[in-house]
Amino acid sequence: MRVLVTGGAGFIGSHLVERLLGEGHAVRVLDDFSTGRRENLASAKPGAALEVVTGDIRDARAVASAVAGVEAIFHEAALVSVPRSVESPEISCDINAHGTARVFDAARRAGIRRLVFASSAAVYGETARGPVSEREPVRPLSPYGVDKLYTEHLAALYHALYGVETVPLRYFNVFGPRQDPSSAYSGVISIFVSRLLAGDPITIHGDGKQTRDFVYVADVVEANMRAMFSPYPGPSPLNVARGDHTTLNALATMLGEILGVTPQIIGGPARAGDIRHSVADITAIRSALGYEPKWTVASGLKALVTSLRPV
Ligand code: UD2
Repeated sequence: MRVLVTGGAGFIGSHLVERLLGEGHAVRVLDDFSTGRRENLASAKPGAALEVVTGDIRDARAVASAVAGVEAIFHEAALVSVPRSVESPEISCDINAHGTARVFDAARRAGIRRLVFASSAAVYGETARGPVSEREPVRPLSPYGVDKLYTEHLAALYHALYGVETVPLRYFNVFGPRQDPSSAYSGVISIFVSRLLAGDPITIHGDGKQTRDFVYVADVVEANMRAMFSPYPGPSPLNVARGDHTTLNALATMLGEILGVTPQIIGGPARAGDIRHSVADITAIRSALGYEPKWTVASGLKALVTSLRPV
């Protein structure tokens, strides 16, 4: 198949590109390289099967030409940060809502069959302590969550009105190699691992008892492949997670054990827009796509650490 991966030079996108190329698909990447990096595609040299196009999803022309000639789209490009969206809601809206709308519309115009895209657990907002299913009410606490929710509604509309097979995947907290640790907005695991490897202290915001459902990137790629290549599951969002929770304190302890260090922990203020508890019910994706997470948090952390510090 000829597929487009927006954000294909980013953390999750680049793993998806690798898998697609490995399975013989022809891939075009659209990335503005604001956070995506060419090195992320180093193992996949541009050639007959891989084309890399520099462009912004907010630019309708760039999107239209990236979509030309492909059969299907994985849309991963985003401003990926809850706190960034709290600081700059208009930028999140431009990229995550309007940019995604541009991608959807280019897909409609080009007659794309299926479009699988990244939504987020951030749409739920605060939930009860137990696993959250897709049927729970959604009350996002951040602009990022609102923007992702908008794209889910738009996806359902594009399916109903125009017949595009849209599949929203609600990613929980994805981690793995190539997640960029360099900013205060980076995913917590990438920050903790890079700081602990450098012998630096880590900051835990709040009391560290908040929970997250950390899922290894290879499982997220698997969910995407199933969402694209299975019979159409419909436009309802599907949770992508392990279905298990880890507190931030437990995460710090686990990482210390894997790295053989005692983490120095600095207590920081709880973050605005932060969710207290987040754990997924993955019954829907199990039954719709036969998805089963293969990586535990510990095995994923070990793989991540090995990729950064070969033994
Ligand atoms: C949200 C989404 C996730 C994804 C991500 C994109 C939820 C539940 N998850 O992740 O699906 O879309 O956004 O960015 O909405 N923390 C520290 N110290 C640090 C950094 C973070 O304690 O140095 C805490 C942070 O306060 C939070 C947790 O770690 O409680 C996870 O933070 P994160 O930024 O990795 O991801 P999160 O949950 O905002």
